[in-house]
Amino acid sequence: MTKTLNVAMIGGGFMGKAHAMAYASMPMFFWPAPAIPHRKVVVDVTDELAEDARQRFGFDEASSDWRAVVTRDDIDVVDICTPNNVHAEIAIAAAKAGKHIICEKPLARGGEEAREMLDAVEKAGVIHMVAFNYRRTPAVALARKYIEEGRIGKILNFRGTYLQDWSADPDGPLSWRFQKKIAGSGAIGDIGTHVVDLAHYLVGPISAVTAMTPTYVTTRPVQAGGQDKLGASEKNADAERATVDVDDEVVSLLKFENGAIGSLEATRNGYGRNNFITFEIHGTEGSILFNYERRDELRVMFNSDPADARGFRTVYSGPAHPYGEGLWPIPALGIGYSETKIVECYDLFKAIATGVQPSPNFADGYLTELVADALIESGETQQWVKVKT
Ligand code: NAI
Ligand code: SOE
Repeated sequence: MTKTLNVAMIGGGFMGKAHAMAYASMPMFFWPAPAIPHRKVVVDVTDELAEDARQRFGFDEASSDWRAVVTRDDIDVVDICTPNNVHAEIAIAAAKAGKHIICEKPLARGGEEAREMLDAVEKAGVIHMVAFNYRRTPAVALARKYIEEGRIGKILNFRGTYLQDWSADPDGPLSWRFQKKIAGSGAIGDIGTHVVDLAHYLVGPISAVTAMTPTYVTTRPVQAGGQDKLGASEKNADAERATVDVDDEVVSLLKFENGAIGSLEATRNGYGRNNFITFEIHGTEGSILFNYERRDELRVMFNSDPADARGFRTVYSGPAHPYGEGLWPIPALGIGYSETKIVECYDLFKAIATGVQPSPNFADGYLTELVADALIESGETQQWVKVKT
């Protein structure tokens, strides 16, 4: 009989919603499931918020004390969906208690904190995953398959972007994402790390960077705690303003260990852009192009294509492609954000069932943090910075 594993989810905001949906849906897609997630306890900062999340997300219990929850004998998996400042503390306590862990991205507020988390999970011998879900978009996994099969030859160049506009309005509140002590950095850690994860997944480790990291909106109206509602936040232009101490944008050149070169751009102030995650990869035998806003599609051009049919063409992800066995039976039926989280959940529970670490795990999350550190340092010094692995 398929085993059931009890999940304690810490944080009932945006990611709480996405993860709770994935726990409920994963066995409906991937059946027989490697193990069945049971939504046991949800934790938030107050009893009221936790109880609200319990009712909404279908957990058995609610709590406002994550320390008591992560050591409980009846908890198998700890899921960290809080802002970045408490990822390390919760993960280290959960590892010490022998729990398997999934932690939202970015793993930490920098390399030093991420290293402590990695040491803790390795010492405890638990399964660990960092929730960079975009690499689990089937079309992205298909790009990786083509690259592994040598279909575009040796990679020469990677161009990655993550462009949004929810923070372009200067009267948007000073949520936790604009505070260094909570977030660690701005666009770099929040969305630039997604691009770094994709670059690592598709090309290989980044070895050096040079970056510009401006802050355009230097003060914002103070928000009295609470969830970050992103663009949907209530605006209060008359509220007292305080300093934004993180970057709004990063524009960077990259060198990879394998000799490839590339670029990365991330901003949350790019009017008209929503979740514009793109990459274009050029190889010696072809090119691959992806745009998350059209995430059923992978655009490819192979040098071996006949002379009279050259140019980018579209492959629609479906049953013949990665994760196709569990998702929808017809290509282009529609992959959404939820599907990326369902696949992530499947890979986590498969890892727990088999004892084989998933990817990206805390070691991958740590490497990504080292790149983020290098981007921040380069933004300050305006020099090329080697990634300190
Ligand atoms: P949010 O602001 O919507 O929700 C965070 C929740 O955590 C709130 O309910 C808050 O009260 C709770 N919380 C804060 N401190 C806590 C503590 N000490 N104990 C228990 N609960 C606590 O934030 P959101 O957007 O859900 O982000 C959470 C994490 O997920 C962040 O690390 C963020 O970077 C990541 N994220 C990842 C995404 C992805 O696509 N993989 C998308 C959005 C966020
Ligand atoms: C805001 O920029 C945000 O919610 C990020 O925190 C997530 O990581 C991204 O997936 C969606 O946008």
